[in-house]
Amino acid sequence: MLGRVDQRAGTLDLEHVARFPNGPVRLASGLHWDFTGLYRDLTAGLADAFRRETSVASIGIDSWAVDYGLLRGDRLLGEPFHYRDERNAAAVDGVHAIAPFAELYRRNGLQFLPFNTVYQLAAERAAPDGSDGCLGLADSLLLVPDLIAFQLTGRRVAERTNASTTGLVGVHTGEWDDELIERLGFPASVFAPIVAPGDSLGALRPAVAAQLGAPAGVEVVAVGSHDTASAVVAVPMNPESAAYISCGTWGLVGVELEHPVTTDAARDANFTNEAGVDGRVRFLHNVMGLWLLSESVRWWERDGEAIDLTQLLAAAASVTAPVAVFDADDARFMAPGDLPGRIAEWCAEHGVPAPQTRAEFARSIIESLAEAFAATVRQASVLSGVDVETIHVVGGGALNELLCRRTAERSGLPVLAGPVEATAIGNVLVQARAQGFASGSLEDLRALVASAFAPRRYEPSAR
Ligand code: LRH
Repeated sequence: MLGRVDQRAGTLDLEHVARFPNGPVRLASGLHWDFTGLYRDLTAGLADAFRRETSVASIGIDSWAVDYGLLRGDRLLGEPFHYRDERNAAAVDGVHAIAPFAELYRRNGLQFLPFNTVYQLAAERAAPDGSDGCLGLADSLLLVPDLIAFQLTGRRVAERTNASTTGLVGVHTGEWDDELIERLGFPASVFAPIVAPGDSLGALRPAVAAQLGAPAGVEVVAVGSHDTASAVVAVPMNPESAAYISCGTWGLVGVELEHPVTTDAARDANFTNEAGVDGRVRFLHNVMGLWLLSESVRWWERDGEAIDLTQLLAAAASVTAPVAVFDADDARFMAPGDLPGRIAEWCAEHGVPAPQTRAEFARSIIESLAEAFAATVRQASVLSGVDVETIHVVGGGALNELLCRRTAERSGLPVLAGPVEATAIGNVLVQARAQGFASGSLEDLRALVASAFAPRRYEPSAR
């Protein structure tokens, strides 16, 4: 994405340059990302951006959280594991035997997700081939956006918002929890120095600059490199009275706070305190998200049939009979595969009639997500004390009219949908502020978002 920002003139726009698939690859060692392919495609996108716009000032990088690459010197030790790989489940008990979950929560403030980096690293060490995975060989560990920044600049850093999803950063300090790292037996020296959104990571490596035809002076700037952190920057909300749902593969549902909430109630509700931009706290819970729909579609398409998503959602909207509302948070929906089969299995176990047609499955997924979104907003409000009057939906889910309407109806609160490209907008705004094209607090940046991308409103009573 190319972003153009001029806060004084009140302009903020995005130009879409390149989009490419980024799917998992199953290798003998498990489910991985094709990092090499990802890097090839994103550098081609950057070169294209530099051809279109010769005065690019900086580059900001964000991606999904928790996953990492291991390096020895400059060399990547294999393709990064995908967080949906099955290896993590077996490692959880071992970690909790050393640091019980209640203690972890006090230290790192994170909800339990079996793929948090802390469990992945424990799994890495217990690789089934008897090796310690690559951890013993590595001299640095970089989360995906940091790994991209390293390829581009040669600098090894850990951007704080994403580092906060590892489980190894103190919720109150924002720094690596060295004591925990040592107790868990991870090599402390692999963790890179923490930087904050807005910090400069310096110039491109000369070879990269030449390869991409980069304009002179372009630099890489740390942004909220956790995609959800960047998305929250671009939610045009008043955090004192609003909740947000950053809805794509996941539905990240919560509120923005000044201070973490690590009470027993927050822990029991499995709410996370992830680091936000400008020291804010993203107090939220991961709901399964549109993955339920996209993975079902992928299953139906496995023999080559192409499904039109718009038509499927239109058919889902016209289903009139009541459909099953299942627990969208059930861990069985995490792994890739036959999601419709697992939904039917959940229904059978709970004595609920399972959807029959694809339209009914799609409707059942939307209803279950809307119900989980509404319930999670209520929980976020109770746990944090924020009196939620409005729900903002950003990300791809903001385009899903049925989902937004049903979330408004099931929550009894107005839903403000958009911007769809919140992650890219939040990324660009933090760069723009670092470059002096914008200034002020997140509220000032959000005012610009609200005027450039007016949200679409869904009333709770609308039919
Ligand atoms: C969304 C996301 C989410 C994480 C998950 C791994 O893309 O970053 O915030 O929990 O991916």
